[in-house]
Amino acid sequence: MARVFSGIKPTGHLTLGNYLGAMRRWADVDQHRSDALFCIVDLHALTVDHDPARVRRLSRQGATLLLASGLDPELCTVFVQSHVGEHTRLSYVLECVATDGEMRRMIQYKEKSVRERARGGSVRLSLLTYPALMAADILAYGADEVPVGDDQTQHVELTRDLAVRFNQRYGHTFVVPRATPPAVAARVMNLQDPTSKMGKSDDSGPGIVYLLDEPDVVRKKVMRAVTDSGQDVVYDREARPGVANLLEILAACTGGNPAALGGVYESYGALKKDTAEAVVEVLRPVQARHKELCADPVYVEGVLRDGAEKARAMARPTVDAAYRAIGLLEPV
Ligand code: AQP
Repeated sequence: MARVFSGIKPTGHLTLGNYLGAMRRWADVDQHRSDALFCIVDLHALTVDHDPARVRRLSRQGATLLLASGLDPELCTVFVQSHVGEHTRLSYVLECVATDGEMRRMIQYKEKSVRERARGGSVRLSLLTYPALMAADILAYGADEVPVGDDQTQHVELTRDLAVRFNQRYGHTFVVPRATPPAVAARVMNLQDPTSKMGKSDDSGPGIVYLLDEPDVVRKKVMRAVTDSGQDVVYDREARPGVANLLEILAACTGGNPAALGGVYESYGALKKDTAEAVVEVLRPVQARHKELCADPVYVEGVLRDGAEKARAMARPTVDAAYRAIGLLEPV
C-alpha cells in the first residue's frame, strides 16, 4: 500500500485553493486508497513574521477543517507537526545534506523574502531552510506520494534530490517520494489578480475565497472576479487568465472539464453566477461539519493526541536509521 503524506501551514485562514488543490482529494481519494498522514505543519508558520496567539488559533482551526473536509481518523493519521519531535530531529540532518545554493533557488523563498522585506521586516533564516524541514516531514514517514498543489512541487523535487543524495552517500535509508498534483485546480488563482496564486497569507482579501466565508460573501467575491477584455468564454490560461481561473474552479467543483465548460457559456455573468453557486455548494457541508466539530473541541484534541502518538511511532525508526547512517552514535 502506498504511503501518502501532506500538510497545511497555519499561516492564514484556509482558502478555496487549499481545498480544491489539496484537502478535498486527501479526503475523497487518498485516505481511502493509501496509508495516509495529514499534518498541520505549524513549525512552517514560524518562518515569517507571526503572532503566536494567531498561529495557535489557526492551527486549531486548520485541524478542525481537515476533519470537517472529511478526513476520518479511523482511516488516516491527523496530527500537528510540532507534537512529533522527529521532524526537527531529521531536518537538521537534511540541512547537512542540502546546499545553500539549492535552498536559495526555491521560488517560494525568493517570493516570500521579497514580501517580508517589502513589509519592512527581515528575512528569517528558517525561511531559507524551510525546504529541509519539509523534506523531513515527508522522508520521516517513508512517504511514496505527496499530494500537493502546483506551488509545492519544487519543494518535493528538492526532497527527492536530498533523499537520493543521502541514500547514495550513507546507504539506503529513505523512500524517494513523488509529488502528485491534482488534474484540475492544481493552482487556483487570486480572483482579483488571476496571474497570482490564491494564497492564504496574501493581503488581498476580495480575491481570496476562504473556506469559512458565508455564502453571500462567496457570491460577492466570485461575481466581482476580474475577467478579461474579450467577450467570449474560452479556456485559455495565457490569454484569458481570469476566465480560465473561473472555468477551472467551476470544473473542480462540478467534476467537469474547464475547456469543455468554456463552450457552454455565452457571457461572463452567467459563468460567474454558476461558479459562485458551485463554490457555495462545495463549501456547504464542510462549513456545517466545522460548526459541529467546534462544539466538540475535546474530540478534536483527542484526534490530534492519538495522531501524534501514531505518527511518532511511524517516524522514529527511519529517523533513528538516518542518525546511525550519517555517523551519530546510538543514544546511551
Ligand atoms: N491556490 C492554490 N491552488 C491549489 N493548491 C493550493 N495550495 C495552496 N494554495 C493553492 C495547496 O494547499 C496545500 C497546503 O498549502 P500550504 O499550507 O503548504 O501553503 P502554501 O502552499 O504555501 O499555500 P498558501 O495557502 O498560499 O500559503 P502561504 O500564503 O502561507 O504561502 C498544498 O498542497 C498547496 O500546494
